[in-house]
This record gives sequence, C-alpha cells and structure tokens, in this order.
Amino acid sequence: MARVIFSGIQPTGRKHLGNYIGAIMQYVAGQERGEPAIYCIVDLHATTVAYDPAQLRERVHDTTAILLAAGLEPERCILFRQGDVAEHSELCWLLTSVTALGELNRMHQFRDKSAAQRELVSAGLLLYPVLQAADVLAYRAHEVPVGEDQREHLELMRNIAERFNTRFGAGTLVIPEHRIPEVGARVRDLQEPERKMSTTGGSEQGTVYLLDEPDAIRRKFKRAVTDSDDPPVLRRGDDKPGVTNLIDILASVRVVSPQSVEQELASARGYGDLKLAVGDAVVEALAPLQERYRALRPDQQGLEDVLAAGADKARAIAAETLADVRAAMGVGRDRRANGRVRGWV
Ligand code: AQP
Repeated sequence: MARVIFSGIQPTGRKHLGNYIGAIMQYVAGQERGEPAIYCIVDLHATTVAYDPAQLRERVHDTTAILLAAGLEPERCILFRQGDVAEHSELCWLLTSVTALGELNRMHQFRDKSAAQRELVSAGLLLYPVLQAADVLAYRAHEVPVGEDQREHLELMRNIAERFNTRFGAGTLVIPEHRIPEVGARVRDLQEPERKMSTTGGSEQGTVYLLDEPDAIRRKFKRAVTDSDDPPVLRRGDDKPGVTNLIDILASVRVVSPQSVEQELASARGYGDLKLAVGDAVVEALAPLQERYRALRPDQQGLEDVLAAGADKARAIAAETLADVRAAMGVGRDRRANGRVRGWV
C-alpha cells in the first residue's frame, strides 16, 4: 500500500541541530519511501506568536534553501508553503467541531508558549495543534516524521481524526502514525542538557545552528556541559544527560548506532575526546549543506518557483480531501461529481 509521508516545519533562518537530526534527516530519507513525501513550511503557524510580517517571507526562503541544501529534491517530494494552499485553513476550521477545548488547554506547548507571550496570547496559539492536524489530515498521510516534542500533538491529531470518522463517516480521514527516530528524537541543549535544543527556549551557546561557522560549532561542543563523574564514564544513561546527548549526536550524524560510538570511545582519555570527535563530525556533516545553502539562497525566484510548483501539487491532493470532508459534514455545495472534484466557484 502507498505510504503518504507528511511533515511541517516552521520558517526560521536559524534551524538547529535538533531540527536537523529529529526531522530534516528523516525528511530526506522519506523521499525514498513516500508515495508521495510531502513537506510544508508552516508560515500560518508562525503567525500565532509575535512576528515581523516583513521578515516572514525571508524566513520561508531561508528554510526552503536549508531543506533543499539538506537533500530534498523537488522531483522526488512535494515541498511547499502552507499559506499557498488555502485548504489547510478551511480544514482547520472544520476540524474544530470535533476538537475539545479542554484538550487544547492541556497541551504542553500551548502552556509553555502562552506563558512566554508578553502582550497577547492569541487564539491561534491555542488552535495551533488543530491547524497541524489539518496539515497532515488534508493529505491522508500515514506517517509523520517529527521529533519527540511533537508526540503530544500527534496523539491529539489521531483523536481528532478518529472522532471525525466516528461522527461523520468511517474512513473519511486516515489516522496518521508518528515516526520518531530511535536516536536523536530529543537533541538536548549543550549548556542545559535537561532541556531540548530549541529555537526560542534555549541558550545561544547550547544551540548549534546549521549555518554556524565550523569554529563556532567546535567551540560550542568543546564547552558542552557533561558531568562530574571521576574518572569520566563514557556511556549513555538517564543519569548522564549531557554525555548521552553527545554520544547520540555523534551516532546520528555518522549514521551509526550509539553502542558502536560507546565501543569506539572505550579507550578515550576523558570527555574532551568525545567533545572533539562530535564537534568534528558535526562540522563534517554540515559542510556540504552549508556550501549548497550559500549557492541556493540568493536565488529568491528559484526558491519561489520550487514552492509554487509544490503548492500546485499539494492543492490538487488537499482539494480532494476537502471535498469529501465538506460532503461528509454537509457544509456548502457538494463539489463532487462522479467521485471527482469540480472547480471551485
Ligand atoms: N531538540 C530537538 N530534538 C529533536 N527534534 C527536534 N525538533 C525540534 N527541536 C528538536 C523537531 O524539528 C521539527 C521542526 O520543528 P519546528 O517546526 O517546531 O521548528 P522550530 O520552531 O525551529 O523548532 P523548535 O526549536 O522546536 O522551536 P521552539 O522550541 O522554539 O518551539 C519538528 O519535527 C520537531 O519535533
């Protein structure tokens, strides 16, 4: 059976190693399997917190160039901007009818982000996971590659889809499954390893950005917080978040198992060797991405062309789902004729 893969990513110019290992590496691998693999830059989600409208399109271009530089190929996947496909917003509204307010209030991300807002906690921030559900469900995706931090939203999305099917018609929506990597699902801040590496919540020194200079990357790893075990113990464990994080990052960028990294480091003199090895490996892994990014980013028209072509393909799929959802809910004129979607009038 064809496996549709879908994932969304926020538009920022500062994607970090957590985004790369938790999500972007999986996106690239998903191109092999997805039928199709669909990736969306979620500019509508970006409007749920304070932002600068003049910068939003720039950030979308930054992220598009990063994804292409990381290995997404427009011929092998569908890459587009959420705001170019109106079906996402419409489906979000329709799905609110099967979403409980209490569930949205309980989401950890809503609680954290609403506490961080200085002026306005927007209703959009509360509805964020419903729009996310609409993103995925519009494509009847089976698989959603994400990091560990999105587990709760994925569960909610499944509840929404199940409730919709029970209320309005079995089989209308596909119940998606998350795909969280076994290693690297939660890359931690290098300075505060009890927290995840994050765009908004982390420390500058603890966050490795994909476009950081090689020296800066090595320096951040050199200063990474480990622990005070004496003698140093180079193994993973819940009691050793800093060391575990470094081993997991090294394993992820080399695409080997953490056990093989532990074996390799068995004769190391201390944490310094681990920090050097992981710094070098990350610099090496990111070098081709950085080079391609520098070539791609100035061509704004080329990036827009990729997004526009992706949006056309995405819209064609989402429109079919929307027609079925509207029909099942009895909303608007029935746009289906002989099972096919008629033009929007
Ligand atoms: N630390 C992480 N480890 C593993 N995966 C992670 N992801 C995010 N942080 C980690 C995964 O990256 C994908 C894109 O996330 P996003 O669209 O939320 O982008 P962002 O805003 O740049 O990511 P942050 O850092 O998570 O933002 P904050 O913390 O500021 O809200 C997702 O699949 C996510 O799981």
